[in-house]
Amino acid sequence: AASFSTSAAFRALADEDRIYTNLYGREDPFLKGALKRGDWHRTADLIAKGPEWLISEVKASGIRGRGGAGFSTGMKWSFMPKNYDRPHYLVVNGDEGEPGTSKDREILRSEPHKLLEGILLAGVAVRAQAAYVYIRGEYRDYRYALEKAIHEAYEAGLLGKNACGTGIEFHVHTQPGAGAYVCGEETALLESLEGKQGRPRLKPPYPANAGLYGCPTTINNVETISSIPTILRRGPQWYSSLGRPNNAGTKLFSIRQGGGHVNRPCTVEEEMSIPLKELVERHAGGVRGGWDNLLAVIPGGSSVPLIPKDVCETALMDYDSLQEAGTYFGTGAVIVMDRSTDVVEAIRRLSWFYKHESCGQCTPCREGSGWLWDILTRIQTGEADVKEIDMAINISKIIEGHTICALGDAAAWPVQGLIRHFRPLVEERIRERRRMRAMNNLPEVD
Ligand code: L3W
Ligand code: SF4
Repeated sequence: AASFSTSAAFRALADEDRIYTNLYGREDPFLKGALKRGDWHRTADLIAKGPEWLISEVKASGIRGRGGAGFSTGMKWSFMPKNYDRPHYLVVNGDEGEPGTSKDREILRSEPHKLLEGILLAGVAVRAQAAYVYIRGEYRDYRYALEKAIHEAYEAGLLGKNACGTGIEFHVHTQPGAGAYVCGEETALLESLEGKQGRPRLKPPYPANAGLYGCPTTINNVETISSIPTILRRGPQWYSSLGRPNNAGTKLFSIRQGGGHVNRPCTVEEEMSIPLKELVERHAGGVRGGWDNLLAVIPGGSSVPLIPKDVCETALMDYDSLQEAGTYFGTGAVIVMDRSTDVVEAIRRLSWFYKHESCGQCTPCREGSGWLWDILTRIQTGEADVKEIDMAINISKIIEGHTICALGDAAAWPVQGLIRHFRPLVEERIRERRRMRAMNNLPEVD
């Protein structure tokens, strides 16, 4: 695979390498259109090759979980027990609550049969008898689209008692969420599916050993599962030839707000490792006011540290490059902030989100996320002292890595990114707002 170090070396994803040919819903999303696009083509032949073959092909493709953590999908499947002493389940995570992220919904509404075929193949690979698709509550219309596709698949004998004529009985159910961001965390999602309050469980045990109703469960993101049929049909070598080693394949990138600071917000499929600048300029019409008007980008949904313009110049959109840049690939959702952005206010609002969504069971997350929000608010109202910047860093370090789920890290990282890259601006903001407060005769605060 190519190693791209500059935009010039990067070629755009060729149409014949696109998995999601109906991403924009220009064609019929349902069965007639899906069959024309090649979905459900000889699925029975793939199933006949058996779970071990399915798992080894997916492992060889190099696909990593598209929900945010980037864990090897084939490896995850291989953790499932090989015997049948308890029911096995497949759970598909369509909770898509990560701010800036809007990719799974495009699949649900425009390519629902890719997801369903992927579910059947993944279900056979992990020896599951049923799958649950958990979809965020606000995605009602997208859930209806999937439910219509499920109905069609049952009618056509693709799912159900004799799925695709293989003699395998396989069922698919949907479950709407009810608005909690933390239910996108896999074990909170399981709790919610079981009808309980959505609170993350301690891991281990991992869901592969004790998941839904205590039974072996594989949980994958909508995009991960929907990519599986094409990978199996075209072969792992095709998939791994796209992107870079360890960062294989194609990816749906959402290039959206931060206030709409690109000219054409969109969700697009591109090759992994596309330079960030190329992605924004080629597909989103560039930064509002031109590239030089860029302030910073949060490259992986809101839960990762931002990177300033100079880092954006060379960053590639993949796991390794963004980690080298001091951030994470996350969901591949790019939040572009131009120079009109009050970056302190932007991160303050994000910190409110994490404080609000914390489930409250770990002290560092419950208390720390509130303190971070409090400090950022004090900065904006002229009540903070410059020494509170170090206090915020210390609090973020106490949260990071010390909580049950990744929501704690997600509360800590955006604040760390702000201070790492914009410390002089934050210091100046504190001084300026204190002066304003004094001018308005508001009381001094210690
Ligand atoms: C068995 C082991 N299984 C790991 C499994 C584990 C899970 C997967 C990844 O966080 C990230 C987070 C957010 N035996 C295993 C094992 N597994 N070791 O592998 O696990 P993990 O713990 O690395 O991550 P996670 O808890 O799944 C998810 C980031 O995503 N994020 C947010 C995403 C939001 C959305 C959305 O709205 N759609 O996806 C954005 O960056 O920060 O790092 O399945 O069980 N030894
Ligand atoms: Fe709940 Fe936060 Fe702990 Fe996650 S880190 S389990 S959201 S308190």
